[in-house]
Amino acid sequence: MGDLPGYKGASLRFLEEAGAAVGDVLEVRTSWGTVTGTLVPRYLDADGEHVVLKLRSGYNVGLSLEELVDAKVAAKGEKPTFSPPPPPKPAPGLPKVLLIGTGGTIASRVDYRTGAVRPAVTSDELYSLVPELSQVARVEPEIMFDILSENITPAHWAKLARRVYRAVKEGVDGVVITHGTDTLGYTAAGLSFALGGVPVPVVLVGAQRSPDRPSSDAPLNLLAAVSIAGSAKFSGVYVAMHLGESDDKVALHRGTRVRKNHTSRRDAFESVGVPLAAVWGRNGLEHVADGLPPRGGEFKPAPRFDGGAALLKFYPSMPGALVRAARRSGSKIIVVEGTGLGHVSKEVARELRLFVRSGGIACMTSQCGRGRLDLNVYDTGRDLLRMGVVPLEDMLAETALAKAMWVLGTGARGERAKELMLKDLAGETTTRTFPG
Ligand code: DAS
Repeated sequence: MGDLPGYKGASLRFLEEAGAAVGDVLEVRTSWGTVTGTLVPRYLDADGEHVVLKLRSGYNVGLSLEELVDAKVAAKGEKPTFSPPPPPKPAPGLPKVLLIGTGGTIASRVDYRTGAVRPAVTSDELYSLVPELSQVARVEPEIMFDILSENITPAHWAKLARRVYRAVKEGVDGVVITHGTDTLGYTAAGLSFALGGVPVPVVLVGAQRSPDRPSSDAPLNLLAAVSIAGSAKFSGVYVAMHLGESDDKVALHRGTRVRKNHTSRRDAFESVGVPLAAVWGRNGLEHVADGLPPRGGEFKPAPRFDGGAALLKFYPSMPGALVRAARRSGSKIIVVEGTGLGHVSKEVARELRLFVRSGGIACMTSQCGRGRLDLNVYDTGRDLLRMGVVPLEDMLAETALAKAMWVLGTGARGERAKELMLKDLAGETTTRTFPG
């Protein structure tokens, strides 16, 4: 990338004439005065018309070539590099937590090549970026994948479940999985089924802002996740993300009842239809819900998934052909996100009937996001019940999809598969609607 990464064309020639390199302090004369600052790199597809300096205030300023007269190097600088401080020595006698990295924003940084956020931070770096971790647990970092979570599949869920199983056998006190936020809810649901009865806390954690930005939520989320995984008295699969926009509390969500409900806010994640599992503050757990499973207990791992399930969100004028397409693509279970109490059009209902008749399993959820189904209120629902559609109460659609892939992974088919889809295994359906 040379000494002027990201610069090209006229801006590259301007800087080469000044003998400048990224990291140097430049005095740049412009048509309106002189600017002094440190030359910073540009991202790969930046234009060739600007020079960017970081001012003493910390702000970056982009200077257009039209206003530039000339530049001179006021002081040679260090090329900017990121070398994490050595991981801190953990205090003795602390619980042991396996910290698994899978990628996502929490393990990324802004990439000056593209200006985008890309996976870049190793688990070691994460650990050293948040030295407080050494006060709450002996952390064993391990990168399993390094991908943005939109690319995570049930095959990754199975690998994670098997690794957690081994870690439990190795005697860890808890497991933290750093993961992209976009599909965090799906993975948390999948692992909730694959790690039935897991005797320790397994806490998935992400970040809406990369760790190299001052407003990052990564450090607090990570500290909460490791602290809970190491010391909480309960077990099970959870998601830890900011509670509210301030930087002082983290919410713990049950793995089968959590959804990302905002594209960018740090408190994007919400527990749906159930109370929070717990709230963590800088002095540790502040509130824990009743009824969470205690540590210990009978661990029945079943870390297999079968991708032969589809999730179809019904929409007005949806062609029945999409149901046929799901069937042709090998779906043995179709989860429908229906409208209201669980409805679809007559055309889609006809195709679901053919799918069920051919041996497929059609399950219904609601795209309302909250509340529960009732297929007995309207004719549409009664017709769907008559044709054998399985109503999944108040189960989240994405949880239902993960559960369908896990049910198929157990080898269950037909009535046994329907039975498992209906049975509450990991808190995925509630017996009464919580006003939240
Ligand atoms: N692309 C997003 C993901 O990996 C980034 C993030 O929010 O973590 O889920």
